[in-house]
Amino acid sequence: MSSSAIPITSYPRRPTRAEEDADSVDAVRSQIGLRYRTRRLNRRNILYGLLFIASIPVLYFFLFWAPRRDSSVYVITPTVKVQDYPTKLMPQTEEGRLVFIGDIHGCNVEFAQLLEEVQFVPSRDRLILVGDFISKGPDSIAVMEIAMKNNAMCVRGNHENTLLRRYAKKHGQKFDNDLESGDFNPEEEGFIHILADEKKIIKKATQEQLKFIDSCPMILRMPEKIFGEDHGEVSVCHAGLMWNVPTLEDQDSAVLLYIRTLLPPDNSTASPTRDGILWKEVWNDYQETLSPSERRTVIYGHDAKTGLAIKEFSKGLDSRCYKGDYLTAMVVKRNGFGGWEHDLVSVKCQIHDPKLPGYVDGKL
Ligand SMILES: [Mn+2]
Repeated sequence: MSSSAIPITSYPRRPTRAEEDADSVDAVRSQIGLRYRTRRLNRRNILYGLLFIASIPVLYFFLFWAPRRDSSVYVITPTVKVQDYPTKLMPQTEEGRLVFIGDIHGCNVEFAQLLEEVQFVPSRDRLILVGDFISKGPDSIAVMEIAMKNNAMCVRGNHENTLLRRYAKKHGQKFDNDLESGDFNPEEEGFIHILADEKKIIKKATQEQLKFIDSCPMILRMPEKIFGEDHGEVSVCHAGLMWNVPTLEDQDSAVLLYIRTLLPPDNSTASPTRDGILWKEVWNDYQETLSPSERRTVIYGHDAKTGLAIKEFSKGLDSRCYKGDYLTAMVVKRNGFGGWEHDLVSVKCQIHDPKLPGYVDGKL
């Protein structure tokens, strides 16, 4: 009974609000299907729009920021073995002077003091750094700032070369002066620079400072015989020259940057250690055997252990500033009689080597 009563009492149920909505949506969908699809497309367009907006910073990165970052990488140029010092930059009167300074090693305060001591005037005098002006000491960046402000020229020291090699490696660039070609390879033989800080200097150096380091040739050849006719042509290089290699172009890069002593018994090869006779001893003896026109005089640095070493045909300017001795300038000027005169000017240094008692300052 009750089952038959259901159809009688069950009137068509009023659709729920949700069913009504669904119906109307269906109705709309069927009636204006095209419009509905258009709306869906619009939504997708909005999504694309949002994606586009989101991609702007990404596009900006690849188009502008990344390339700009890339162009901030200095590109190292080929190493210059021998550069002729320009004749027009030689002092023309007794006023102008050539000021050679060796192995500053980041000792910026002493460097500034020394320039003051010699009363250096950039418009009148010429500053020539004999390599290793960076590394080890308190502020190599400041040293470069002073050097560049005074239009310094330079020759490359082992620390400048190490910096350039590290920089090239870091940025995937070629480096043509890695010293692997010669028989004498001191960088492999235990001349490890525990206190060197080329890595930190690379991080701090500006493009102009990197360019300055990169501009240093291995040898600077002076256009005039500034130590007199009988002393021959004058070359500036960081460590020294091999007496038995007649042309500057044939001098080995590793020798130019690292030489200190020669291997017995014939002293014809550079020693990878400090054993053997000092290269300058053999060099000076050999120059005596040559005619004055064949002779050569070298201005160099690098050998702090020997210290200031002024000989007839070799002028060693490394006077151990980093270790607290002196920073020395060789000042060369015309004497008014067609010749030249030379002065040594030094300033006292503080002890910058943390291994030594009396060490004064922190690192860069
Ligand atoms: Mn050196």
